[in-house]
Amino acid sequence: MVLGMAMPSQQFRTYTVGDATGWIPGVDYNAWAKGKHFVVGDSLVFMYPSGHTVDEVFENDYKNCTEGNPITRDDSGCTTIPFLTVGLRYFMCGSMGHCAQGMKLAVNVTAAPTPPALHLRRQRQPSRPPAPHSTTHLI
Ligand SMILES: [Cu+2]
Repeated sequence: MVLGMAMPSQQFRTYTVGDATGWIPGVDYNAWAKGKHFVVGDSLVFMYPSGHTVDEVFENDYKNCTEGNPITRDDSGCTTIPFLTVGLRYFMCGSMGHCAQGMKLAVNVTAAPTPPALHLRRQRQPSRPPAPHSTTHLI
């Protein structure tokens, strides 16, 4: 029974990009992402051999596969990207030519769904709910 729980725990997911294939040329990562629903609290994990990077890039650089202008870069072989805010995120490999060979991924991060129990409570009690206590994390 979950009824009556004050704060049902949110199940966050960690997605390994490309699953067992990892982050390598020749894969359609946007096909991999299709149908997945990324929310704040989820994480992406990129696994890759040496010679590749995970660059978070601006939209235009993503679209044009422009190398050398990353917002962040990692080449450790295992890069975790936690989703802390909603919005579109763009990733590509910074090694020459690899973006054009498929090493690019765009994801849309949405807000974590409100637990159903809260909806029910708000419908039954139209009085103003207490202010959320986590507003200080807004960037
Ligand atoms: Cu690469």
